[in-house]
Amino acid sequence: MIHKILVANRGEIAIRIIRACREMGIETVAVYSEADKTALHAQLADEAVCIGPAPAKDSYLNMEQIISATMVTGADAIHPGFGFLSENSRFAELCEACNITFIGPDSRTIESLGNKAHARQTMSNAGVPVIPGSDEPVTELYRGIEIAESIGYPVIIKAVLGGGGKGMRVARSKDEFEHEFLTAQKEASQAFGDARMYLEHYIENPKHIEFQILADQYGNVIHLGERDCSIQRNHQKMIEEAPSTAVDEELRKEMGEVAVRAAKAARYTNAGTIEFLLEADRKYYFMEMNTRIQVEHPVTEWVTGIDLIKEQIRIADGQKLSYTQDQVHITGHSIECRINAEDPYRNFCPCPGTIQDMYLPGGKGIRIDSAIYSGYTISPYYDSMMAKLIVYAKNRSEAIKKMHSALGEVIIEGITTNIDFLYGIMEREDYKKGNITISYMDKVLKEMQED
Ligand code: MV4
Repeated sequence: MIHKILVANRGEIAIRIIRACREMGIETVAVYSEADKTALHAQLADEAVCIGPAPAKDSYLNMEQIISATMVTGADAIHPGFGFLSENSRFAELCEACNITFIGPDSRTIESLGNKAHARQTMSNAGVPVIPGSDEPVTELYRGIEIAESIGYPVIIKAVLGGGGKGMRVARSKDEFEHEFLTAQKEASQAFGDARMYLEHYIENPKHIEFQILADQYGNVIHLGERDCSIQRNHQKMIEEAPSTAVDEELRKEMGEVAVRAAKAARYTNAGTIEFLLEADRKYYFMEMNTRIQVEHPVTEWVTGIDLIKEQIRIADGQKLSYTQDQVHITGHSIECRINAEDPYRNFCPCPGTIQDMYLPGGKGIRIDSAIYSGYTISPYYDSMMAKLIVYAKNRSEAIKKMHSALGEVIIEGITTNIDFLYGIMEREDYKKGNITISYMDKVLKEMQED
């Protein structure tokens, strides 16, 4: 039985996890860096342990310190949140070796899905549609050229240990291939210490659709529908929603079954996300599987009524899923905006600083997950996301109006934020119509430059 959880993260997700634990009667331990002495997550937990200096590599990524803090406080489980150590198979393995319950899939599953070329192979074998591409990792340029020819241009070159866009390049012709391949390889070696690449045909202007799944330790797997995460910039998502305007009941059933099949093929447990690219003609392809809770999980929570963090904890504690597929119903519409300390008019560069004063909206259908307070100083050491504003209404157009109204109420003084930029998106006709693909933000920014 899990009695005490150490939350190996910071910011809003640490608080989100602490809240779920408190409601479940589970004690909490926060960890914090020297830069986070005044951070809210450290104050809200039952106990807090300082784990090292400000740089993440010395604190939130410091496995030994986090394991020690778990032992010293007598916690029996670790929730890794997202980012940091959440998809690190060596950390999950270390937890397993120390008899600490890692709240997520087992280390071997994390490792196997972390190898994106291997994941592609697993899914393909299970009958999950994958994008035409290489069957084996590629390290030699000449092999890359041969395979690219056989796939057909444009091709996308991806790092085997990549994901989320790092070490990824598009080659539109044989002329471009050499340069793009070598550049992608160099980035991959630097970022992951591994120069193995894989190739896929490049899909132009798809939507990014991801399915949330839950899997217990007894082979039960359900899906909770999709999220549309097409609105992003430099692989940083900005606005997410559920359900997607491009997915009807029939497609949801089909893709949901495929997502469940994908999770079963990976022998997956806990909460996970299957990422797909979806084309205008309804063709869809597996891209990768994320083995963590995601930033945008609240939109799924709101349209299903299921608390994903509590389910993660129950699953890790050896309980059966609380829901069968028949008990999952998608109702209404939810949108999330990520509020960042950044300047959209200066290439979205981070703007850390002190919040002099603030006011956050509330009311029916408004949820704010944040770790900020008046007087709080946002550190330059970590991610610039300060808060998530999530709305729920009975349909998409009502949800957009609610988001517009709520963004209009937000006051954050002392630092530059992207709030006005998000507010502007809610007013756009193309956004309201929902005809949005992964290149939408490029289009918006280009139009803004022209004005
Ligand atoms: C692709 C693709 C088009 N074709 N693969 C981006 C991150 C990583 N998960 C894979 N990504 C892509 N893979 C093929 N074969 C386009 C992207 C992509 C993308 C995907 C989802 C959301 C935003 C994106 C932005 C640029 C590229």
